Amino acid sequence: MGFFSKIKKLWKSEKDEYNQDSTSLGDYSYDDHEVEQESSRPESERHGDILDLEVTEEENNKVNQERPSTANKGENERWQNDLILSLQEAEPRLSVWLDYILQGVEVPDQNFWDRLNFFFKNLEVPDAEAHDFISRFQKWLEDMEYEHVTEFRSELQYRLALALDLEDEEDEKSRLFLKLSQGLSKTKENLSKKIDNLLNTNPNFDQKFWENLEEILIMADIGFKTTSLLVEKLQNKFREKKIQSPEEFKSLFQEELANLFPKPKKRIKPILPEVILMVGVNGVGKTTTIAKLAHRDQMQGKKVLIAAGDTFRAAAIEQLEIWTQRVGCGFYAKQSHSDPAAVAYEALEQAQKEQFDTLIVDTAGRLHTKVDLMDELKKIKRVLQKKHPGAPHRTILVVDATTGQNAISQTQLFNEGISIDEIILTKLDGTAKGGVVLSISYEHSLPITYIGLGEKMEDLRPFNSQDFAQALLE
Ligand SMILES: Nc1nc2c(ncn2[C@@H]2O[C@H](COP(=O)(O)OP(=O)(O)O)[C@@H](O)[C@H]2O)c(=O)[nH]1
Ligand SMILES: [Mg+2]
Repeated sequence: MGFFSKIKKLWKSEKDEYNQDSTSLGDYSYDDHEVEQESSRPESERHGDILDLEVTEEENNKVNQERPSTANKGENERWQNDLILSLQEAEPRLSVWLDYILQGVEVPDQNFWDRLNFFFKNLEVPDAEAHDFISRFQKWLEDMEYEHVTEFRSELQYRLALALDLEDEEDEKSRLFLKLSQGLSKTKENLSKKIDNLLNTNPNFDQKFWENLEEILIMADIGFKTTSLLVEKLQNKFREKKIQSPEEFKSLFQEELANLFPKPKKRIKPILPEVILMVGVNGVGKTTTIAKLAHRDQMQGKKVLIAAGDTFRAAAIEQLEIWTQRVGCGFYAKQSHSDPAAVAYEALEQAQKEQFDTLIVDTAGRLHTKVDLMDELKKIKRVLQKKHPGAPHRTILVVDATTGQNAISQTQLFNEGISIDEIILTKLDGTAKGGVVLSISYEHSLPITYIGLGEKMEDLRPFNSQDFAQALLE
């Protein structure tokens, strides 16, 4: 959907329509023209409109008269009126709105789908998109065998945030920050607790303090080289800024930690389809991450095709297929032991022909030798490039944070072999040594674009160095 960043002002448009013409809140016929008109109004007129909207009894009656007639019309009208009033009075925040949408809903029954549908109608979501969202979510609930709101609420909110383009809203940001903070809890335990302890026991910032700090950082897998540089920078800034208190030190530390990450490069919008080549050794979470990435793209209205380039094992193809069915995206595969370059080439052909926005190519993580593996990946790159200049637009290395220093040697191997554009670091939730993020990114000058904080779809989070440093040290 994507274009619903205008979400906050939509209730207001209903109010205007009351005043200007006979269109009502419950009227199911919207057209794009009205949306256009509304969006052309200045921001100042639109902001904060939801709170001051009052619906008079007369207007409510009008709403009721204009609703489509159903068997239990009266009952429908009641909940629809209640819901719309609650939403209008609520803070313009997704989590608060979701509370109202889910009020009285325990299981995904007809009432739940009606309420979700009604919410979409009132946001002027085109029917086809609302239908697509709902049928995908329905299928996902069936696949996952989720039966209770508590099991799927979080995923629903994640999907809505992506679909309505609300990920950058404050409300979502704080929810996601909490997730990050929880995901990093083991590393926090290991790193920030020890630093707090050091600041308590050694508040004079003497030689011993810096030596101990270095030790703590190395133990958190920040790596010797990165640790030395970080400590040196800290010492310089420490003198420069005449730091005296533990609080000042912690905020300096947070700032310097964030600054060590290379800035993400600006990417030129590719000619579609954008081709992503996923590489990494077995078991790091490549397949799961592909599914999570595809899910994000699909929710944002893109059409995604996944190619089963790990032809080494039949089970890998099957596992990927199951994921693509869950995500509801396209899937291209040949039988096991086919040439992965041929799979990639043919999948790209299909993606071009059928106008996919994104093609993600899975690859094998293990061959007989490292040379075999790199040769195979190089060949895949060559054929993609030949068919679609610029492809693969992104070669992403997936690494498992729990493998610590091993993750660093894998980064080196792949980067030397086939040149990596970005890193996705998985399983940060399962390690106390999350500091490895910093050394991988710094020592290879590669941006981390996403991190994995768990096995669920929403556990793949875009990486932001400031948030990471803050979550780690707060
Ligand atoms: N806790 C946790 N588990 C993950 C994460 N990402 C992947 N996994 C799990 O890691 C295992 C291996 O993943 P898979 O995608 O099959 O790895 P592949 O061999 O690289 O394709 C699976 O059980 C995933 O659920 C993550 O961020 N956190
Ligand atoms: Mg795999």
